[in-house]
Amino acid sequence: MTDIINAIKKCAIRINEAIKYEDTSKAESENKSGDIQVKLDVISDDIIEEEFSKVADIKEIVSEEKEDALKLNENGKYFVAYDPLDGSSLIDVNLSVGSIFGIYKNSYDGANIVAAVYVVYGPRVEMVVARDVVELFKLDEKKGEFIFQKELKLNEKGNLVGPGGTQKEWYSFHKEMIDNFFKDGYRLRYSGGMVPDLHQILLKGGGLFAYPGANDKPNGKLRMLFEVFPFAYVYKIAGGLAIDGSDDLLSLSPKHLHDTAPCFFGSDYEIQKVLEVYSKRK
Ligand code: FDP
Repeated sequence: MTDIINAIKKCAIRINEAIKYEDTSKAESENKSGDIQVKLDVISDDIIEEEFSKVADIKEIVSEEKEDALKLNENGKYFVAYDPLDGSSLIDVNLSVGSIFGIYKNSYDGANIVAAVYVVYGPRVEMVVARDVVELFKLDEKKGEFIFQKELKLNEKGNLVGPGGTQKEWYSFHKEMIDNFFKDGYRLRYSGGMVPDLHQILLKGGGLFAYPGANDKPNGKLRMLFEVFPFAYVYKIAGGLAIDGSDDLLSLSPKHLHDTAPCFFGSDYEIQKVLEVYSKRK
């Protein structure tokens, strides 16, 4: 596991350089989920594949940018799923983006995730590692080293809401639920980048991030292996909850590598509210 985390640190340093100096325009391709790729998606994907290919402990990798998994070492213990550059549609407006990694044993089921790591490329580069606890590291760019900052824990209740999806497509009970959070004094925090949006809620102690099922996308948009399970793991280890509206997200098993799921991440109070609302609508 240490070798995998060290490889992720190397990837993060290289991807951060690429974001600063490489071409930020669109590539002429789409990924498996039909998203238009920017050239940096492809560059970041290549960097990660190259660094992970050197780690003996990794049996298989699967990238959000590629259709199929890639076998690496027959005797490796871990399966790693990753989104090389999440929120890449924000690159051209210079907002924060991130990389997300889920580390699994035996299969890519939610129940088999054993660690999750994400990196935020913002004014600073930060990395969050969730294993037995959730730890925050900051990149010292001069030394090329990640320095431990603190352990992260969610409060019982927060005051931020990040409501994803297209409002006109939301189910009416979902819209009412989000409106009620705002009536209760919650503040809107949504940039359109899953990594910075969930990072903000985590660092500010709590709240709710939701990417629900809706009329246009009954299974939501965010991908289980690369986005939903890693953040569910981070939030649960930090003392929060992560559900699909009724069930623990980590109880789900994808049928296909690129399957999506509706998802809600937050502190205890907000997720209990989601459960209350969604249980009446089933
Ligand atoms: P993006 O399409 O820019 O890659 O992974 C998908 C994602 O970004 C998440 O980072 C983000 O939370 C979500 O999509 C935003 O989707 P909406 O624009 O539909 O809110």
